[in-house]
Amino acid sequence: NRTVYLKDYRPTDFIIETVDLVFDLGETMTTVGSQIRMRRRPGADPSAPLIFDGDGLALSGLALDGKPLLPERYDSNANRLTIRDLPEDGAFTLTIKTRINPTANSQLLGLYRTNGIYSTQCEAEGFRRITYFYDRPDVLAVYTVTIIADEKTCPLLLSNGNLVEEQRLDDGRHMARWHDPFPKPSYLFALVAGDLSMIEDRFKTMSGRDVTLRIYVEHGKAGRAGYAMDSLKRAMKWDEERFGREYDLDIFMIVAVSDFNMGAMENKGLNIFNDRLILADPETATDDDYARIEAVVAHEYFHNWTGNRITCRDWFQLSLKEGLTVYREHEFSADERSRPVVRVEEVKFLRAHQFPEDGGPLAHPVRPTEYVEIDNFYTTTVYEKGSEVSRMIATLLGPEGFRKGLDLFFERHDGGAVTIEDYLTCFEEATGHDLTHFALWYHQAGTPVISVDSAYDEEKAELRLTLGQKTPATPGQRIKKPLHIPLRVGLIGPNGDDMEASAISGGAHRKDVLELTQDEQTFVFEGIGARPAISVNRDFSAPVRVRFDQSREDRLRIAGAETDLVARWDTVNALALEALVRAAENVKAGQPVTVDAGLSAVLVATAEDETLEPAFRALALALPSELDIGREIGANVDPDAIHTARKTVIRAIAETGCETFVRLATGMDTLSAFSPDAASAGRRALANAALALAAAAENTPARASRAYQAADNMTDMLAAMRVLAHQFAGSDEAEDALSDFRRRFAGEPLVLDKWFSTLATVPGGQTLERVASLMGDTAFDETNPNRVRALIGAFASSNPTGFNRPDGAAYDFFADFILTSDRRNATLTARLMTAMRSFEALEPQRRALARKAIERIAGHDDLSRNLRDIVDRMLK
Ligand code: DPP
Ligand code: ZN
Repeated sequence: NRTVYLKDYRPTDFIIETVDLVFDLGETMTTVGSQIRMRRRPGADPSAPLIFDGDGLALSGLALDGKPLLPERYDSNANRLTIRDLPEDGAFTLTIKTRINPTANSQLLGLYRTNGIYSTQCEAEGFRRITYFYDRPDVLAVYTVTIIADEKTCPLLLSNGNLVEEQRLDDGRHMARWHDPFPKPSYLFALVAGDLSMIEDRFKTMSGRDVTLRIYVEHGKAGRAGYAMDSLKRAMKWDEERFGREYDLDIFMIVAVSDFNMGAMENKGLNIFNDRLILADPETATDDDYARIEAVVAHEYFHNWTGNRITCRDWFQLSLKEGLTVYREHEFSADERSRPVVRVEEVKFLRAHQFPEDGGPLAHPVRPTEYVEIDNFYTTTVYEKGSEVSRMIATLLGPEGFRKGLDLFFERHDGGAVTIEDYLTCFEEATGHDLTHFALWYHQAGTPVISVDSAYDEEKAELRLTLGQKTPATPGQRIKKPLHIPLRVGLIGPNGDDMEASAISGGAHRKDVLELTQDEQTFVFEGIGARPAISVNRDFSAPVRVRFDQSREDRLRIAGAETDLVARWDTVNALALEALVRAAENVKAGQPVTVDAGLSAVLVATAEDETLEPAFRALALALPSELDIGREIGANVDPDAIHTARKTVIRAIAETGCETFVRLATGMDTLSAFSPDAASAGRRALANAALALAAAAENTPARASRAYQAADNMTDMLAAMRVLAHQFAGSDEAEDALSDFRRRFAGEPLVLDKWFSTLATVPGGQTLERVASLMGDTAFDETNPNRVRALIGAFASSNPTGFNRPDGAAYDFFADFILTSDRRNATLTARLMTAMRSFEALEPQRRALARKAIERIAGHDDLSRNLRDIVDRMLK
């Protein structure tokens, strides 16, 4: 197995100037001609051969400056092309011909054809499955692409850049030629051909240029592309206003395809999307779907500057584009929607996905130093923790400082392939801040734990806050250093107002942001006239865990009065989480579960508080999930005890607040016509959170059943169906709703994914049999990544009691699926496998069974490199 190391980076011996590609598309035989103008890099060894990457290729022609190359001058195999004795002056044109089979390409990497559509996915290393090339991000070239195909089945021929020529050929074929004037790396190459329908719009950029916007979707789906188009226009405008970034081509295209490994891909001028992140209408998409579509359309568009105009020197720098682009996406969502609600959702996501990654066998730094398979590094650490790191830079430098640094980055590195160091240097030079210590966030893995201790001296009117930090060991990084952590802290006075210190000493700080740089530091706040309740990590200013043994009285003050809504939610959530963990311990010990009245009171009061927006109240009411509770417990986890405990606690809270929840649950009847805006979505979220609780209190499926029948949009319909399926599994009402849903959306694969997921996440051991039989449903298709994620992925990652059946049968089922799926689609399978990464946290019996299943997978010697890398690291 090859390991790639950051320290081995060196530039190529040759520079590619232009690439001319000719695709003659055939379903099982496509020929690719590649004409590459190259020259030797100044200073490179004149005797060095040219070594191109390939992956499963067959070479069918090779010429140098127009003359066929003699066999003694080159070697080729499926994965490499080596050419020796290159012209002395170092300048030459290479012509390479390969033949590929797009229909047989089940990996969905490179050029593939499904549902009659040819499309490509080249990031990270898919281009080498099309032709031999320097398939690495630091080789930027200008591409011209000619596509030839049957006109009837492929009326549409798309590639990056601008359309420069179209022509009808003999025997029913036609050609289109595209030219992209912006030099780009091969991972941003894209081609689409087929028969699709389209919606079109226009955007006038800030300098007055007209841009044509097109979104291509399957026939019959054009009516569902409007929200994506609207999101795109808002994103283009926002990037001009917020960051001064303007679009640079005359046309911007998005194509939605139904078979896609990732969410979406930012190919220059021709984004390719998983159709679930484009298609939406009220009958088929939930509010969450709308929010995801808006965010991802914006994300891929923002890549045009952070990723495409400025790209990565090598794949170790992946977070340079992904972390920064996620941060830009998050800021966009915050501006378009409710900032605190969006922030709370980010925190929930980080804790649910990135913290466990960072605390488990797959932990790695935001900028790794080695990898076996780069596809396995498109992780929440590179993306979301990477985003948090950029957010912390903005917190430390302030919004103006951040903007200045980013402006310098755009100006200095436009057209370049650069590193994280280049990025940080721009902020240092633009603002005079020293980020040497801060940079450790990129290199050190693990989630820091912050300990907080406070002492208040009434006589001196002084508060002493002692902050400690400790990062647990991670694979390959035993010893950790203290990080530079910006912690936003609020002092809340007895009347609920913020208290201002007359002076703060003990370390650097920027307004209310304390800069923690050592293992332990004591900050002293002067002029504090009364003992405050201390709110730590307001706005989640740093991606850390906080351990603070605070009085209950202080926590209730924060839960009821904190003006920073992120910290307020966090405190409400922490109170609930604590109660749930305690309840799980009680269940495990065979003791009764009690719920203290204080918690129920806080939740009911929050639900009723009309000064808070509905979306926020809904977040507070969505009590921590079974997975959240398991993660908090962390070791010796018993999913069945957690399930019982959670059910009991929810029931008790629901009964206490029954009247409130019933009132809020029925409030939605008065809503007028559906609108996907954030405020309307928030009202639906509150009503549906209340519905789940009201149903728990009443302990009958009647209310949810009525809600299901009355629903006139997918958000409400799915919410009601989930209450029925999960809280009243096996009831006639649940089965009726589930079969109605299956029937009603028989022709809508994306909607049926919601049905598969709902069924896959029904708690309890019997779900395994249901999942196994659903694999035989005519709507299930194991070659489609969305279907696989909806059924198998949801079962393995979001059904703790079902997947962790005490007899280990679900682990075996999963292992069998993984082994079959790996041969078909390695990227997807390796990602699916990470569902088991926290198996060491289970109680001993399940842990042993889980390990056995993973070991059985690892025992096969023909695993893909992707899966091998994941299971080996999990078992280390
Ligand atoms: N398409 C993926 C993303 O945008 C990888 N670049 O994050
Ligand atoms: Zn991205």
